[in-house]
Amino acid sequence: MMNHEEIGRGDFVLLDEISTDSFIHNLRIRFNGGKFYTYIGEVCVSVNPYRTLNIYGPDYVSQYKGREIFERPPHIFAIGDAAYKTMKRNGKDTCIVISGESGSGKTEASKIIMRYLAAVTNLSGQQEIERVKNILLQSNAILETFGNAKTNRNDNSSRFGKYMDIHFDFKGDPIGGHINNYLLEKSRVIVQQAGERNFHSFYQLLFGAPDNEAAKLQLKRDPTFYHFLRQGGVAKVDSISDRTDYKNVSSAFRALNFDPASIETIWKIVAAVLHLGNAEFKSDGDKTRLAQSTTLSTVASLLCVDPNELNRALCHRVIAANGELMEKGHTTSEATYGRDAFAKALYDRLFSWIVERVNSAIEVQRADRSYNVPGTVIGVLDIYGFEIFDINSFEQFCINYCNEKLQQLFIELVLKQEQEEYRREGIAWQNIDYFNNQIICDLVEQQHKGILSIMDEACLNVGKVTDQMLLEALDQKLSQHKHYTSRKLSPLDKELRHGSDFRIRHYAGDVVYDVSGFLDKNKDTLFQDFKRLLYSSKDPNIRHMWPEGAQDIHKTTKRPQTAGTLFKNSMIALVKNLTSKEPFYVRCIKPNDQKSPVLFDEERVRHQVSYLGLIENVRVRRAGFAYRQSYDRFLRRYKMVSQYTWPNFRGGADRDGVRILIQQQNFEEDVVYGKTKIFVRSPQTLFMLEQARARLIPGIVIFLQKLWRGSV
Ligand code: AD9
Ligand code: MG
Repeated sequence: MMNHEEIGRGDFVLLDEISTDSFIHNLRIRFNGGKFYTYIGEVCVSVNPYRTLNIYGPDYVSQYKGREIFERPPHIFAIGDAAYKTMKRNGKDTCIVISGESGSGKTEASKIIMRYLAAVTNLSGQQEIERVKNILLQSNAILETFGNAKTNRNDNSSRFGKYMDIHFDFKGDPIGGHINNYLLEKSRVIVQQAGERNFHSFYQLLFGAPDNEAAKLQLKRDPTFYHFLRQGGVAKVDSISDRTDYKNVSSAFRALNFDPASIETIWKIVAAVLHLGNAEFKSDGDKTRLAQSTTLSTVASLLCVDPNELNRALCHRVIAANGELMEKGHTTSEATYGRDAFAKALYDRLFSWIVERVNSAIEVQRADRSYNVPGTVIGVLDIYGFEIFDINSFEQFCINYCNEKLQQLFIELVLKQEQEEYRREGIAWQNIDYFNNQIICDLVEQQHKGILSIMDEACLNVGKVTDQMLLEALDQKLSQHKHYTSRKLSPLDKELRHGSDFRIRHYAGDVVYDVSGFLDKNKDTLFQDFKRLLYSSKDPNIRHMWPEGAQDIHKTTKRPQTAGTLFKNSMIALVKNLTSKEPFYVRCIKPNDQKSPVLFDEERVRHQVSYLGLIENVRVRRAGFAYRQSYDRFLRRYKMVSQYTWPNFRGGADRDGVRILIQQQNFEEDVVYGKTKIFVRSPQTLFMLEQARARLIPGIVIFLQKLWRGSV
């Protein structure tokens, strides 16, 4: 039972009055009292404590293991347990969707859940399963090193989206996993806003690599020496020890069986990107050439390519026209552009390759499958949170669109379907209004009319359309849209400062995007010359990363899909996947922008509570029902608790049987009978039914055994 001693209400459904004020009040009392988790039914609201808590150890694990959600004080462990129990009980895949804005605690929550699942499984201590659990946990260190960075919102901000499936065998032990990664913010490799850093990997290498290693990679320990690390003006972060993290990632590499050659390739590419950033070009007559020859030889040796070929790829491009090959020299700005695209592509491919390697280390080992039944899965989704910076570009546009999609999923499953079901089942119901963000999803993704389509259309006219022309097309086509504002049409709007801005009214707030670079990032082209160059590398790993470099130069290639369309398709596939599983939600809230463990910034919290739709969630939940089940399944599960329904109900339809059973147990007050299902209000009722069932089952088993033996 819920412990009423605790501070505030552990479930918002139990509030005396439901309003934003009382919601915030409850959250504040709990935050001040050191309680960071609160439920809305089975949804867990989590406030970032910004300090280390002593509530994730084995003593806590044992309190939550195998319990029902409402039995213990709110904790994220209970959500992990519910997802696990539901998967085991029903033999059905489940997933845990973690959402909230940047810095609200999603990545930490996903790791806590993974550790919990590791702690409650493999009680027999099988070595192989212990190994699998260990590598699943260690994979986080690798992905964070290469995919996370310090931003102005979060010191350890995820710059990629991650969805991880954990596979379980029929006994419920983890036997492997698989990671899907979504769009890495690769522009960070070449440019960072003031106060931000590049990906952690660069600093870990500079500060953590042993001397001989650093010498081999020809690295100076000083980050300000490197153009790609200089722009944010920060190299060290108080909350991060790059040296220790280098050690951790090295041991994670070993745990995941990365061979020494692969680890060498990884750091060589990271170092090559740094050196490449320092390459400058100057014009020499009508030719462009590299200003420093040492950079060229260093990068060439790190990438195991011929320095002349590298030079050629940096300063020229080969074009096939009318069956003939022509070499065309770059201008210095084209060369710099090419260098940056090269650096971004190198790192991005490296990241995908690392994910691929992590996947091959954690995937279910088929040879070990001693059973025929395919296992079940718990999916854990941890994406980049909604973010607003001083300057927001294509990356923020994609990240925020991704958050819109997840909000839509939540609305669809928690708010909309729930209410529709009541209507379908003919249950008296006061409709609850909520803001449906489908309209913003459409603004972005709709065929022909959405921003992504307008952008793709502009990308078709290679070289002719500028970002400015894209903006004009957007302004023209979307000017009537309620969630789009153009500067041209609202010249007095102070927030829209530049001639290159447009604004989207997102579910979580207004974001002004600067259109500069949108087309380029959407097209995402890398000159073929670089692909061929990398395919010619003597390092087999690098060669493997760039298979398209093998393509015949004369062949015209099909236009590749744009970055925006690829991202949209991956989001649609993600939503489809999540919809196929039974979802559990963790809604993360950031208490303040100062990363303070004591500050509860009411305005900031209020805003998040509002856009996350939490009040509507409480309303739907409170008026609603914790549990529903079709009459036949309900009867099958609980028929043993009443002599009228055991062993079979013969007095009419299943619905009548259920009614008799419920009346006899005195639960009539707590249920409503729908057309095809029974709806139960409080989880306690269900809990008592389960208990009654559990008490009776041993007797039934003995009875059945006797029956089989023929002694009754
Ligand atoms: V982003 O969208 O990736 O930018 P997240 O993932 O939502 O963001 P993250 O989990 O990285 O945020 O949390 C930010 C920081 O808050 C962490 O680095 C911790 O310092 C702090 N945090 C978050 N959750 C906890 C927790 N349960 N216990 C202690 C926490 N500290
Ligand atoms: Mg994160």
